[in-house]
Amino acid sequence: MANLPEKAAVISGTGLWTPEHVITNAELVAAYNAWAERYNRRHAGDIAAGRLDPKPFSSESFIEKASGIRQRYAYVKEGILDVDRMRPIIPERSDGELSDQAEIALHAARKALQAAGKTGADIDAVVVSCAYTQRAYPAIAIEVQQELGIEGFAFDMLVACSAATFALHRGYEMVVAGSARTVLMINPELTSPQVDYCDRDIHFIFGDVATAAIIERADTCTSDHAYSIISTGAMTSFSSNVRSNFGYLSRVNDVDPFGAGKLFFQNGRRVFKEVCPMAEQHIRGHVEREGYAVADLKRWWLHQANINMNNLIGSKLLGRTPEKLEAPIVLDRYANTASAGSIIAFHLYKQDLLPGDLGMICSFGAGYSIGSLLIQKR
Ligand code: CO8
Repeated sequence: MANLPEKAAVISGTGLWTPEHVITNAELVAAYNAWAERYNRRHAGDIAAGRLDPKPFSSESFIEKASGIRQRYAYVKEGILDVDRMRPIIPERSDGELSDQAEIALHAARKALQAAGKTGADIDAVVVSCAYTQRAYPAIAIEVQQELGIEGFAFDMLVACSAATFALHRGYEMVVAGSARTVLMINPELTSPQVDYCDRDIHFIFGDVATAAIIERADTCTSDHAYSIISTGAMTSFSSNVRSNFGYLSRVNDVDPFGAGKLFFQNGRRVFKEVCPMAEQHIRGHVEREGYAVADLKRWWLHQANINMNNLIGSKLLGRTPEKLEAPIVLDRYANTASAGSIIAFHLYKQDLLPGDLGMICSFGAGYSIGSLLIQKR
């Protein structure tokens, strides 16, 4: 990909909104196991006759060892641990009320604006980018734009795990092309509504969060913690190994929109095996294309899907296991937050870098999609 003028655009502020409700592995496993036990009891006859498979039990030790996740945050906890429901209770809001995603997007957006020393009056483009939006239109981004009194334009985009990095790319390109001077990019990752809490292989993976970032021209930046964007990198390769089939065609397909296969599902093993080498190659290619060596980078803000994945990619890149601060992990607290993971890591672990230090934000996952930004502390 051709480079745009070097260091013309910066990330000048980030924001993180963390829901107040925590669900620990112990709580989640207890609820799932109680649900599975009841299912097996109720279907004992069919299970004994071989017509149904029993539901297997989940375990805290498996979850932590296989994924690195210890807990996750939930926008709404009520309902998730209730064996009669196994999904959050999020009442529908009227058209006159703020949508759920705009609400959490605003929490993160206001923090990013403050960090960058900007107000709504400074912003001329808003991009809301995440794994799902709660409606097709009007865009959540336009709702956020209105709430913040922003002039200009706003739009939503969906790129699953790479929604945040791909949106940062768009912000960078807009700033460099001159179609916007300052861009607000937000990732309201409300994952819990699409998690099947009755699936032992899936129930522990995701958490809710919202992240935001400001991308602006270098010459308008007043932030003490700004990062020049040196270049961006992106690749996609179609795979059904991570998939969500929930969609607006269900009505005419004459299928249950909430039926089998309509929630998040994946072949986690295959994703792990296929995505790790792709991510390693992509990252190495991006860094070397810019004339740097992997060892020149001080920090790796990687996608947060699985700790073993990050350790493997980190070791392949560096020839050793990355130090804790070199490739920070936030999975233990936040779980997989779809596109927001690398932005949470960036938000929490960037303050100590010195001017000139290089780092990379990189996402990888569903699509498959990989997005990266090579950045440098100003
Ligand atoms: N408790 C106990 N045992 C379990 C559990 C559990 N909860 N879950 C699975 N097991 C069992 C399995 O059934 C299997 O048993 P057996 O050996 O008898 O078959 C055994 O444990 C080992 O299972 P796996 O081989 O599947 O275990 P892994 O070590 O591979 O770990 C992971 C499973 C954690 C899923 C791992 O494969 C992984 O993380 N892979 C990468 C996944 C990934 O990156 N996915 C991309 C995610 S997509 C994304 O980030 C954004 C998408 C959009 C957001 C969607 C929001 C809803």
